[in-house]
Amino acid sequence: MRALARLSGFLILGLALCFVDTRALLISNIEFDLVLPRGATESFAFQLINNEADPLEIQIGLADWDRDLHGENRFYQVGTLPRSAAGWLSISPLRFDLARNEQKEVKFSLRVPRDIEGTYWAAILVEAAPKQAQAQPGTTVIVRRRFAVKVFETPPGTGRRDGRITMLDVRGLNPPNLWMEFENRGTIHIQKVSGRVEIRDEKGSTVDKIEFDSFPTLPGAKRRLKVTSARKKGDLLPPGRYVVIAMLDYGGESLTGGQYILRINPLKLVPIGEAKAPPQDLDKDGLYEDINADERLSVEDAALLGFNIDKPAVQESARAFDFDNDGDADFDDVLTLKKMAEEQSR
Ligand SMILES: [Ca+2]
Ligand SMILES: [Ca+2]
Ligand SMILES: [Ca+2]
Repeated sequence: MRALARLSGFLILGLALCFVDTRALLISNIEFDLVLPRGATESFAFQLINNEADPLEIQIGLADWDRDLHGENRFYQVGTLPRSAAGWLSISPLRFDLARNEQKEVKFSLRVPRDIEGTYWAAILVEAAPKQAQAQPGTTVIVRRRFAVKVFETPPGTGRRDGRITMLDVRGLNPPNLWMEFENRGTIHIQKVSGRVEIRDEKGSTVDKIEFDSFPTLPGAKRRLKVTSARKKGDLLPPGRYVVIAMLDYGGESLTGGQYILRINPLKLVPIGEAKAPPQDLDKDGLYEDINADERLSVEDAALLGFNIDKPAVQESARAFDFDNDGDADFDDVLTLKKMAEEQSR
């Protein structure tokens, strides 16, 4: 009986997923990376297809946009950003209905001024709401969804490509992870910043290569990303001195690099608080969860760590107690250890 219930639950979930998947407003092109000469005017178009069950009301607008430090889009009123291209765009139509399975074209033209250098950009906003058949009595909640079609314009032969790594900071060690920050110091949108991070030992041998996905960066913008080694938890770098080297290719004449000197000291574990023996690593993963050394993990270990979190016995061996792997031993690690103990006792 139980197996049957589980199976039907799975089937319902499967159907629900399919249903969501097939209902969509499709946009033929969500990015225009244009290279029109200065002074040019040209027209472009994209298609909207209503693949949803109900008719939609479509409104087209314009906005400025950029990305925050972590790469998320942010939208602003037209003319907010110094490199806004919104004022050069004219769009038609601005408002229309889209019946089920209907396709319509949105045209826009871009008029490029004669005196610009580098990339200017804007977003064409497509807002979709269910078409209201007639006014309903009482309050009606309309779910309005917004999509952005990004438009970039870079006149050929103009602008500067320049980029720097502005921060490289190793945090946790198990597995190694670090924060890296890249700044686009040029005037051209960099669509793809790619590269890798290497950890080298004192002899210069590479002991770890960390890969990460490439990312775009707008002129003048910074992008921060967390990069984590593929090493398994517990596969520790032995104590010693290392250099962490980051190299990024932003399409310039040379790469930009950054480095961080990493020193891993041997652990000198001593009893914590009233414990009779130094903390123990019960599962040999490099983290010492048995704080009170009674050969088992329990919430008392988290409590004892919490009472002693600022003491030298903990802070001088912080990496042994960095349960959340962010490069320190603090109250978040106490909470992480408490959760580990609770999960294990279930
Ligand atoms: Ca452990
Ligand atoms: Ca214990
Ligand atoms: Ca921590």
